[in-house]
Amino acid sequence: MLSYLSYTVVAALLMTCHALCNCPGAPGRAGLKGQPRLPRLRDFLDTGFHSSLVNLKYQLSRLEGVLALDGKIKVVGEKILASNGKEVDFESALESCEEAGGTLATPVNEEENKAILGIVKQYNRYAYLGIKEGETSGEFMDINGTPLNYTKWHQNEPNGKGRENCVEMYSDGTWNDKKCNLNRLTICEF
Ligand SMILES: [Ca+2]
Repeated sequence: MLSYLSYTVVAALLMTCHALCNCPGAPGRAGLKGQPRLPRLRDFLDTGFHSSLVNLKYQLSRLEGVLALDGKIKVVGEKILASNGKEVDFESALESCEEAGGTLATPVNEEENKAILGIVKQYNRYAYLGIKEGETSGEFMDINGTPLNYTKWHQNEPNGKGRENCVEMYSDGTWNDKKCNLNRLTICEF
């Protein structure tokens, strides 16, 4: 009796699974001719996953709004900019950003430069950018060693001739090559 009951339960489960899964020949796959298509198990999962993603996106967008309103972050394109308000040397600033999962803010266009400038003005402090001088004097690149496509040098900068290997942003948004061991505002991008 017990074994018959077990068999019935297993058979019912298999039939249900067969109807919902993506098995070839299952009614749920293409639907029987002339009959409405039955939902598949994958559809249920996809719908649940999709609605979770939509909900997550909504929650993140609300959090971004709250943080931006409070002046904690600036959203520019795909980037989020933030500062911890600390003034430290270049290596320490970079380390703080990387520990938080980002890197030092590195503007790649005018819009990003303006967004970083907004934080420089907010704290009224010059900030190190994620830019360093390469092996060749006067050639600056980002943290990954990629040459710059966008620059915003202050007049007559860079003028360090190999002695100023880091780059700071002035409070007008222009750049100056500068020694790396000074205390400058930490601004990270994520
Ligand atoms: Ca300089």
